[in-house]
Amino acid sequence: MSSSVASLLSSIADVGQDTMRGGYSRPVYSIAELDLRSWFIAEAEKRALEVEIDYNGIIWAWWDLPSGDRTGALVTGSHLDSVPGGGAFDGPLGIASALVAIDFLRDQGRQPEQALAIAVFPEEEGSRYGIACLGSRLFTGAIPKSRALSLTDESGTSFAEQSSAVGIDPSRMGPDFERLSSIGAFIELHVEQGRGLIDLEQPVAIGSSILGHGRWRLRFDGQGNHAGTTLMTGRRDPLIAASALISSIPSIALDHPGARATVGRVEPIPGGTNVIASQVDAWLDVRHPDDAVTSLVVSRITERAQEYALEQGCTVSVREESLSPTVGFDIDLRRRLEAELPQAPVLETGAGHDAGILAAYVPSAMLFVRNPTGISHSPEEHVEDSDAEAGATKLADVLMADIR
Ligand code: HGY
Ligand code: MN
Ligand code: MN
Repeated sequence: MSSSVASLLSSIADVGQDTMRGGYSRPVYSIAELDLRSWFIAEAEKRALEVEIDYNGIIWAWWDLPSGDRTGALVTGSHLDSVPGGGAFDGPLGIASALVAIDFLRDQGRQPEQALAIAVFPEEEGSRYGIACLGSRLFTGAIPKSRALSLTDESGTSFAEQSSAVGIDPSRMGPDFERLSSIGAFIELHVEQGRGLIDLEQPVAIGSSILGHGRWRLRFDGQGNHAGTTLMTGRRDPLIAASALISSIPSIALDHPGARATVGRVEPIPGGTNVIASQVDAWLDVRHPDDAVTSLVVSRITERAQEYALEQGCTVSVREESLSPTVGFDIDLRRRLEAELPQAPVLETGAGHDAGILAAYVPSAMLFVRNPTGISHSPEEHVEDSDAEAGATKLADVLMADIR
């Protein structure tokens, strides 16, 4: 069976298109993401891979040894869920490339020395339940099961309820140390979410580290009221405090070179055109190579939020929703990848990935594929067909190399 990454991705190009935002909206366990999960299972079964869905909802597609021994397995994979209005490649590129890499190896009549698996992790983006890499965090025990299960989406549906609605028993969820300990190495191929490869004129890079990153919810409380009957003096409008804070973020971040601080999501309550909001939630994403600087930037932003809230007669609370330290990938594994792919530059990434969670438990690495726009989490994210094929062949080479 021979396919191409481009043809596999075009077979899912209609799934989860977001006509309002552009791009794709494929929240975990939505109809769109469930369609993608079924697509993956069908493609894996076409390749006679042994498919299982574990009790955390992670899909595993195995190319087993004749002996059936899975000790020291080499696992590749990524995610199928997306951010709202996301691109076509963030997640699915890694999954499609893994399927094609297996096609390449079989076309060449090659048999891996150890079991190979493709893993699909749920809720990598954290777009529905608020915590990035929820599936891999559950799998490794990086998040307490009770916290994960109680997370709710905008409709108030908990992760536990939604998981059982798709046939995953929440009572069985939690760390899977037996499976984790059987993994020899994890390698995630992902679209580059930046310009590194464009400027270095290479199709594929090796990952060195993931920037520490976290998410905080800022909740501003004020006095809701009628837009027409309430004079401007004496208002306690939380949207004014929130917007002042948001406008101040760039200068706070710029005071700390290398810091990135973003508010991409603001939700006023009740959200009426002729209504002064009573409450405003704003979600803050802060990242920096040095975790101490990340927390310094967050405390500066918190202080400023309190000042603006006070000015407006409002209050503000800040709640940490997730925090991941800066992760350096396994240096021995990375060296072996560098030996296998001597042309490939080594790049850090500012984007979080399941590989960043697994890295604390198993030797992990990443491959990045050139994105000629350098833009991600946007419909403008792109990968040329030839670079996508280059990524899959290099993944195939890496999967066959003696890299454990
Ligand atoms: O937010 C991130 O960095 C990743 O895309 N989940
Ligand atoms: Mn991703
Ligand atoms: Mn992403």
